[in-house]
Amino acid sequence: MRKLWVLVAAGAVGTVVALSVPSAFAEDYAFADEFAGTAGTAPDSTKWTQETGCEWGSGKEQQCYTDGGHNAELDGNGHLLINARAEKYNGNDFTSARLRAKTMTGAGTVEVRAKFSGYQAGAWPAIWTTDEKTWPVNGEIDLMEIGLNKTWKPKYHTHYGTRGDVQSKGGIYADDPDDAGWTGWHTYKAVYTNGDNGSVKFYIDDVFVAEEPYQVPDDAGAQVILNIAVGSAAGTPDPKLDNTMTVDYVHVTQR
Ligand SMILES: [Ca+2]
Repeated sequence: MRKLWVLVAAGAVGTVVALSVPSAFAEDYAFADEFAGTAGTAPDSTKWTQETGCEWGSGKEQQCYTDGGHNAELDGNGHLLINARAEKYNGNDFTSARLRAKTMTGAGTVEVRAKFSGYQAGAWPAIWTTDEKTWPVNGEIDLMEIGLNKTWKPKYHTHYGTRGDVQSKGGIYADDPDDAGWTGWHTYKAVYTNGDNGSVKFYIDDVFVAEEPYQVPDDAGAQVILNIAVGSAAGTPDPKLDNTMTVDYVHVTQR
């Protein structure tokens, strides 16, 4: 409230001020996290479920997901850190974290600002949305996944359809000569509609990339997921794997 009062006062005296504020106030978001908090603490448990366990991707993935800040913590500077690392845990050789938003949202906009520590064989960071209980009927939007097929090129996808007939559309974000290693900050955004004519418009750093079909029920819901998987489609992991996804914010708006 104090900030608002200052803005009003500045306006009253006719002062032109350059405002450094988010593009919308927090209450406009259907779901959001700025990842403010004390260094070393776990992500906000009122917003995120930290999914755990060692059997993911039909057992082909090689990580155990942990909770409680073991592999996902705040850095104290407004960021979430998800770290996948080589570490013996319940019979597996790697640990990591997988955060699923507790809020189910409908069609709208999802924007995530994030960066990555760089390529390591077997690391598969992803920023995506889905409704896991109904997959793929209610769809999946991959705003960014990197490390697939042993390449460090970020990709975007939509998936929908049925388990017997999964539709997959998407592509690879254009090479960035200024950030060949894809280790810098980028915003990944999906603007989407549901329904028979539904589609997803993908943007990186607010630059339009592509529009892909997204044919899901009108009332299909989705939850944001942030994770780093290890192995499987990302290939044989580096035995010294230590890979980090840093997230500045997650902003979700609903139509
Ligand atoms: Ca932040």
